[in-house]
Amino acid sequence: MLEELQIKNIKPLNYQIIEFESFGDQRGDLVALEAFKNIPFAINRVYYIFSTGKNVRRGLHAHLTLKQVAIVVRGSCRFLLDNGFEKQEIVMDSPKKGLLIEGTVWREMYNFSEDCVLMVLADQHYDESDYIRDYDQFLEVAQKGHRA
Ligand code: T46
Repeated sequence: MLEELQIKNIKPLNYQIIEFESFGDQRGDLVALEAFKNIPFAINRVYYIFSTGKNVRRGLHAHLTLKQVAIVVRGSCRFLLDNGFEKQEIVMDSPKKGLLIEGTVWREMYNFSEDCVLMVLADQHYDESDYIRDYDQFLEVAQKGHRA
């Protein structure tokens, strides 16, 4: 698959799972998130999503430049990531894991458990002009410059 992508000069799907060290003892667990240590950028914004219904689909957009790490601090949900060439489904169900998404990647979040709290760290302040909310426009941007 990778070979095939290289032949066509297509960038692989740009995401990474970061495993956080957990400082657990008899009192419980603690995970610390630090810029340029276990989070690979300066954190300029934190937001969290909760009380999301089971059949709800969120996201449905890509970003032009934003870098984010998504952490399900409670419960579980699924991410669909799509770079315009390949798609990947990722189950997020641990507060000890972060999903780093950067580059122009279409994302959708769904299958939220009732108790799901999805926290996201971002490298930039909120800026609607960084969003691509139209899938055809996303395909145009993502596939431009990556053809053989
Ligand atoms: C992403 C996924 C994982 C703000 O005013 N400030 C903010 O920082 C954010 C993130 C949102 N908003 C407003 C904009 C909308 O009126 O909150 C409302 C809901 O935002 P949106 O529909 O973009 O939420 P999601 O869950 O579809 O997407 C969010 C992030 O926007 C996005 O960057 O990657 O979570």
